[in-house]
Amino acid sequence: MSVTGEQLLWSRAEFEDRLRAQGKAYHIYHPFNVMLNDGSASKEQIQGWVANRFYYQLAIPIKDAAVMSNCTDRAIRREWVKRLLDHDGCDIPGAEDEGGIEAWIRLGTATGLSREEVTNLQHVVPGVRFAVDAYVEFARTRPWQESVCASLTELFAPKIHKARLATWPEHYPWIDSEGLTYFRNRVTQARRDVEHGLSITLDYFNTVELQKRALDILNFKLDVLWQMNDAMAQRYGLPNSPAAAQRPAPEQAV
Ligand code: AHQ
Repeated sequence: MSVTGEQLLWSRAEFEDRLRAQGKAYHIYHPFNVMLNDGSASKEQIQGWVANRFYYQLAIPIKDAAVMSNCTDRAIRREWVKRLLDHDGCDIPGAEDEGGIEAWIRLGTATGLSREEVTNLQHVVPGVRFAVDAYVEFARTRPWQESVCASLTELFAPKIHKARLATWPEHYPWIDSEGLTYFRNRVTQARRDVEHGLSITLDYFNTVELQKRALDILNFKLDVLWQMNDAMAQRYGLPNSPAAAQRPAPEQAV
């Protein structure tokens, strides 16, 4: 939005639109993810993806604990702690939940991996480890509001979880349906996360410079997800695309 050449602050709605426009660079479009959902992945590629993504799943509650440790606002922490419990699970009477990390291990065993080879991280490739560690380090060292913004790649996550639920049973009938529980749970959890995270982001990033920073933060997190797929494609291959995939350039801030 500009008037007489002078760039003004984006309206709240336009800022949200610009964040959502970054979705064109989301890893749902990475050839490795396309391969997983179009049915052309081998059992080894599926197992490799599950085993490598486990490192990311393990990191999420660590990342969320880092966000909370940087956040002095009790009301925000009361909401943010739900993300941590979603993954670590809890045994609060009446709210017992094994958690997403256990559900992901069961996804692994449903693909034929042993619990041991998922949890001992033996399959995790350097590029995945490096990208995930960069995300955790970001959350530990940046203002908590920036980590909230980084989590907004989940704006696009319900679509990717629903795509798996819609395609994997048909393409990979050998994966027990119970193994897909994680994706079923994330559709609603991601929506709740995004509602909270988007509201904080639209409020906090309230100058032109901060709004540009928000787009750069989201682009960093899109890189994290894209790099994980690049590293898995390098290790497990792609059906017919030997060159490393080039991530689509997201909307430029200006
Ligand atoms: O399962 C995922 C998850 O719990 C989270 C938390 C959130 C964050 O805090 O960064 N991002 C995220 C994502 C999950 N699943 C990914 C997938 O493709 O299955 C997507 C990922 C994201 O969009 O950031």
